[in-house]
Amino acid sequence: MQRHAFKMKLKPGFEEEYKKRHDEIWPELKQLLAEAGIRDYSIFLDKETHTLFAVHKLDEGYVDEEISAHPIMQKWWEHMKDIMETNPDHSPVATPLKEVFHMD
Ligand code: RM4
Repeated sequence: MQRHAFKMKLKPGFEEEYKKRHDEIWPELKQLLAEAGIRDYSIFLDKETHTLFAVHKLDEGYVDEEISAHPIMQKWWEHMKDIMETNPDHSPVATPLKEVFHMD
């Protein structure tokens, strides 16, 4: 298991909509993420900068490319692209963050 954090960016004015869409996250997407080996996944919003801070744990054997290419993931990114900064393939612009401290 490894812990992994990254940041994404929300478009201004979509704080409530972003929360709503995640409150109503598709069961099939949750299942896909869990089966891919993502655990303990949280996303926090910095309201001042619209930065989304995401942190999760990844099981051994997690393969990022597999989940990125999955049709359910692709459909979710398409669904979210109007409210997030995205790449040309509709995936969110995501910047990995370096862990500099941890305490259990
Ligand atoms: C985010 C973004 C991420 C996804 C989560 C569930 O807004 O689309 O890629 O992992 O939703």
